[in-house]
Amino acid sequence: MSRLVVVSNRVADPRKTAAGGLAVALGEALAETGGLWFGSSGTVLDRGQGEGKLHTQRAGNVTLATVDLSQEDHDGYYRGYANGVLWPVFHYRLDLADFDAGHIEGYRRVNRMFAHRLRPLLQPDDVIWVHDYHLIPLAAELRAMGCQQRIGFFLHIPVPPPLILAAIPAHEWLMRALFAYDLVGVQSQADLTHLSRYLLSEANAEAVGENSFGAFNRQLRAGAFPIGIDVDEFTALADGEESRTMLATLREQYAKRQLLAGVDRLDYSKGLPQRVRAFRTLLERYPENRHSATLIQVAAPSREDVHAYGDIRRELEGLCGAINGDFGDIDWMPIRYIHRTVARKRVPGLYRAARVGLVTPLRDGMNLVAKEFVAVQNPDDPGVLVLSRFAGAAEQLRDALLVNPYDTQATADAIQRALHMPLQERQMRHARLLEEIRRHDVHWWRRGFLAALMETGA
Ligand code: ADQ
Repeated sequence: MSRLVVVSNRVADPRKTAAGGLAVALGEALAETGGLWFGSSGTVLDRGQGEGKLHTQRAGNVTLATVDLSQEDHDGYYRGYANGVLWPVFHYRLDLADFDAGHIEGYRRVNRMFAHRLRPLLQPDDVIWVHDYHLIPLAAELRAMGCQQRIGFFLHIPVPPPLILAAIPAHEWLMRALFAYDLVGVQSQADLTHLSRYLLSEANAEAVGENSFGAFNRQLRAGAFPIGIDVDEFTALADGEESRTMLATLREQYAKRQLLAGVDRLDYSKGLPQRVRAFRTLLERYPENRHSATLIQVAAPSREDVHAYGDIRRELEGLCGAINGDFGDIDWMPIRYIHRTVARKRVPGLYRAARVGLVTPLRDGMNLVAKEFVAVQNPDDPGVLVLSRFAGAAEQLRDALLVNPYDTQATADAIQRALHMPLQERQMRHARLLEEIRRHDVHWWRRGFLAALMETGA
């Protein structure tokens, strides 16, 4: 069996709980073959202080190899291009993109440096799996150095329609780089449709079979591989002490209330202001929820050095403060807004205490919170998932209450329906959702992608 090499922007020790389900799943795949996981270390150094140095560490039979970045490289590659250009554009937000020409240089430079550091660690029959938008040109750099291995790429974020992609000044270069991969995986059928339309219309690729494209003397296969969660790992966390303590505390504090929960990174793609406005409309239109419905919104700090993230934080704080001021009472606050990361071991307790889970992004590759919420509900008395139709997860989770987060009134109506849904309907919807996330879990995703990669003709 070939050795697996995973490359991603950040590397996690798969044996640690904080790493999360994806790291656990990739860690398992790596452990099967005694693999290598390569990425940046997260350490940012002043120029000339040893940037580019490779660190290796063993985690069981897996080698973790990481590289430090200079401040300049971090600013161009990570903050400037990956999160200042690719993240907004791929989430349909051209208005938030900062196309400063200097950023793309940093992105190219770091991808080339990664390829140079990785190349000596590779063996001829390795299978290489590259993750996400930070590393689109990595395979092209490896190929330029003569690497012949099978290389697959998985994009965790959405693919926008071709004309949105075409607004990126160097889109031809960026998307041409995909042809250095043997397989490109995306999250949903919608993403796959957009990708194939781009390849045919903008890259002038030739269709050479279903989801196979020829251009630049190479052949590329594309496929939709919706990512899942490790259901057993997450339910085990729910049964753990920290989660049970969280659940007991919330049950006691909110014994006479109905809890709604939102857990997100504080990111403009997550639709947080729209969600809070819908909650306000709920309290206005359905006054019976006053003194009862309470929203706990956890928004973890994220990418705070990118300009657009400061704006969203101020907007959200203003909206939450206004609702608490206008509707709150001495003994009831409608919203508890928490600008912090909650320990992963405690998150399931919050989901389980909630009657309604609010997952309402404006655009999201998949959204694993939706699946985590379903995984830990009590099947006898489950909470209801209100899910944006613009999350990748909506293609699979048809039994959630699907909403358009831009439609504040309709979202408020759906929340009202969720809060008052009869037990039998809740049970039925939850059973179907649970079956879906179990069948298409993270192991299914990983096996499916790697099997498809092995079928390509490298
Ligand atoms: P993210 O945008 O980070 O991921 P998501 O899929 O929801 O979004 O994953 C977030 C993870 O972090 C979940 O496991 C969640 O429990 C945890 N988390 C989020 N906020 C938290 C908080 N405040 N405190 C504690 N934990 C928190 C990207 C794409 C998604 C895609 C994933 C995986 O943007 O669309 O689903 O990758 O491919």
